[in-house]
Amino acid sequence: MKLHAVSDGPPSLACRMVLKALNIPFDLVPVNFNTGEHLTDEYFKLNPQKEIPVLDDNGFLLSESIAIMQYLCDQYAPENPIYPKEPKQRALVNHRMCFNMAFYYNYISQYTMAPIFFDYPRSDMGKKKVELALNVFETYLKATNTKYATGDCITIADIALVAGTLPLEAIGYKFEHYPLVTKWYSTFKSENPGLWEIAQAGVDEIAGFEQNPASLDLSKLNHPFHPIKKN
Ligand SMILES: N[C@@H](CCC(=O)N[C@@H](CS)C(=O)NCC(=O)O)C(=O)O
Repeated sequence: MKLHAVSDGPPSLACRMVLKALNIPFDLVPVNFNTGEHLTDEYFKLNPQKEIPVLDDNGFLLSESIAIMQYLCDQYAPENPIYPKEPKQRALVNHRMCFNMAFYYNYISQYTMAPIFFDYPRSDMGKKKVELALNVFETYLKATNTKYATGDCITIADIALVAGTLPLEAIGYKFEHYPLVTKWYSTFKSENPGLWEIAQAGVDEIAGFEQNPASLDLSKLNHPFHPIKKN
């Protein structure tokens, strides 16, 4: 099995954490985002969306990190509570993963990642959206009143949400005023050091780019729609 992944991409990091949590051996195939490797005709054959990650399970190609994480659990660990089977529990896990991708990480990445890699400035409106995302997640944690996002055990929703949250840490964005999100994030770190190790490498790399965006070589990145940063 191969995972085509970008070393600092939260969706890639989430899939890697799930592979590790399930002890699935795989080959990590690094994709160089900064030189536009994902924009090549070769990569198009793996994923016409030209997005990273892509799982290649012996010729079975799958993109979209949520689908990848769900597939890994269903195929290789169907009894593992990391992706519960009971319909309502599973629905909550699925909900939080969709929430992360469509809302929470969507707003966080627009504010944190896009200005690092592309020419999108950080704006007050972007910050308001991050605060809204955090506020909604805080509300969900208050509603469930659980240690993890959907219960007292870790699930793939926590992994997705931790990957979605980590860019905030990388750019030094404080979110202590959301005590339940803060507690959940530190619980994940302390109780899952083997998974957090993967996430920490992503934090460090994003933090490096935040400090030193000039080190990027975007000149070759002929992106179809993102405004390219002129460093
Ligand atoms: N919904 C996709 C999103 C993946 C994604 O956005 N990946 C980023 C890298 S972190 C990417 O490939 N972006 C392509 C681009 O912006 O051109 C997933 O969950 O896998």
